[in-house]
Amino acid sequence: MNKADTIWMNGELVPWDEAKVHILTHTLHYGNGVFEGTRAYKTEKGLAIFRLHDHTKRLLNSAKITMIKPTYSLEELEAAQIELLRANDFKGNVYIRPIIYLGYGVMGVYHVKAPVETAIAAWEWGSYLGDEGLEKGIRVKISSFTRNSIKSTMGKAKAVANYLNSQMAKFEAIEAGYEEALLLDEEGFVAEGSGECFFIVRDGVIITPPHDNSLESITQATVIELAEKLGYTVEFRRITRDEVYICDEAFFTGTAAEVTPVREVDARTIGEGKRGPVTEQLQREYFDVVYGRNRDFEHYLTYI
Ligand code: PPE
Repeated sequence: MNKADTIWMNGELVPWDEAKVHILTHTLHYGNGVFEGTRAYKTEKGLAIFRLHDHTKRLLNSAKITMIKPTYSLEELEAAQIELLRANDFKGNVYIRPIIYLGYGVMGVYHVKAPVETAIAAWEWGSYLGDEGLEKGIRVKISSFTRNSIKSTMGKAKAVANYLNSQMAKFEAIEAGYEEALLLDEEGFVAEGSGECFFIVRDGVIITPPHDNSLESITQATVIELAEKLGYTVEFRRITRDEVYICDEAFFTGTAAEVTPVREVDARTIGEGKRGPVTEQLQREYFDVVYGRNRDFEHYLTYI
């Protein structure tokens, strides 16, 4: 991976190679930690973090859900991310990974006495599903893994433990020769990708599943806002796998994945088998927003 100079750990900027944890770090054993993924883009006016406030708010909400008591406030965490980007000399677009986790000192499942640690790393990260994927679309497999049950894990939290399921689904998809997994919920309706939300387009209408079984995605919300501004009808409703097979266009959204077209699902060609026109328009609009080229969305950018 692309190393940076420093990582923010509990208020200190630590050299990248020295940002380490003890082997008995509680989160490493029992999986209670929460994190974010936020991107900063090189705009004409310099590096700008996209929706810093919303991501940081979600980080604290995740901590609230999983009973971790944060030791930094929203304002302090936002300032720390800005400080980190200022301290490192990034040449390209950056991915920011704040994590609040339980450190060393207590073992056993009961976690409340474990020390709460906070770290923020940032590095230059390119397209998540490939540059070719962004342009031509990717091949997707519906996973044999069900999206984490809302009766046991807590999917509104961007919690470390939730990603074991994503990891297994992603591995299975790649192993089968696909690029990404699409997970269904326990009732068989589309939930989300291993690290993205999902949309289809049918007869010009944009459809995405409600948030029952997915993260409250910030990219999804941005794309919906853009689509509605462009005059599209956006429906929040359940989608079945057979409806995916016959849709005109499909795409994934996520901070890392941005807006990635889907050209095939389970060997069924989607639309023309390439990035569709609605997807292309939304992708272009999304990049205009994150790169600061759309004045109406400047309030989502924090310039460094
Ligand atoms: N669902 C899941 C399960 C998920 O992990 C993400 C983000 C989303 C939906 C989209 O959320 P948002 O980024 O707010 O639009 N996945 C992150 C993890 C990527 C990784 O591999 O790490 C991300 O996109 O940063």
